[in-house]
Amino acid sequence: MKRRDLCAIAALAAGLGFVSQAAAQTKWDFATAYPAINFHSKNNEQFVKDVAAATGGSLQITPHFGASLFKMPEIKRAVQTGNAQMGEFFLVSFQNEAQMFGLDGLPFLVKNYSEAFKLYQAQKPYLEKILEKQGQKLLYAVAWPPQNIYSNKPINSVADLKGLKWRVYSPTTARIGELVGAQPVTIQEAELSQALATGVIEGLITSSATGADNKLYENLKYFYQVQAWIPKNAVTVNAKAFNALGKAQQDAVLKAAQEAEQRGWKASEEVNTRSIEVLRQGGMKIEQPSAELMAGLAKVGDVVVKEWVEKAGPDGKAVLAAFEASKK
Ligand code: PCA
Repeated sequence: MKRRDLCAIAALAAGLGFVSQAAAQTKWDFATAYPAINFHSKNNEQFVKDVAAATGGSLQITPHFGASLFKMPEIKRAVQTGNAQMGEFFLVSFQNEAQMFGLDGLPFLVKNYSEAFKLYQAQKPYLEKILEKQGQKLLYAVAWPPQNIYSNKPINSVADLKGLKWRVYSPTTARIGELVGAQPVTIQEAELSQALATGVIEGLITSSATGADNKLYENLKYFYQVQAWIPKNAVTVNAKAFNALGKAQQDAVLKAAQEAEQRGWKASEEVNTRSIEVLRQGGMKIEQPSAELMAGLAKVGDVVVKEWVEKAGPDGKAVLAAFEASKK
């Protein structure tokens, strides 16, 4: 279209009174994979509201929950290509792309949220660099509650996991399944309830929150608080979309992101306590793992951490050293 024509259209639109609004408003889609009731989703919803308020409505972000726009494994790529301007994804699921994404899914590296946050601080510069190369910017990352074992039968040692149809969500959970002789099956969170109801899986490792969100007590009876790791969701924005914003809008997004990160980590801890209660009330047996089970898992954990260090190269060693130093 010629410039003259564009001017004519603009003048016409201005005459109709909607050009200023149309020109001033940017609309983004925010693809997420977890149900609207999930605490990450609520946190994202608050972020969207904060951005709208801080930009006087000039940046409107629409969140799409429950993998309704893209499935979780597709979300990172969707942000990279700009098919969604923003997205939330589960970092450890992408470990095959970059070992660094799998760091927070390694067994028994962290004991609690405080250590998990330190691990994140060590990991963050690497994440930012990798994501930047993939055309996106890390806005915030929020921890899931600690990962615990759910099963349809008592698990007193790793030998009891043998043959179990074991739901996995990352290369590490698949490898653990393999090492204990379980039958690993990759299932997305959005398909969990169905997989349980149809007997496709009999056990898994995930958070109290995901157990409560998906009413896992309807199909599974046992919950062992092994606290194996504290993995994170990352929220990213397409770099071009972000760069196209005005400075004030960018600042608003960054400020809301920082607040979302803080709020999210706090919510994660609170939700953990509440969700365990939901599981208990749903009839699940909430158990401390036996010493034998923990010893068996520790051995398996050592193997997968060692394998990770080999694959992750110098960056892997450096990030672990930085984490160790930050604990002192
Ligand atoms: N819930 C998600 C990711 C980690 C978690 O606690 C899941 O099970 O897929």
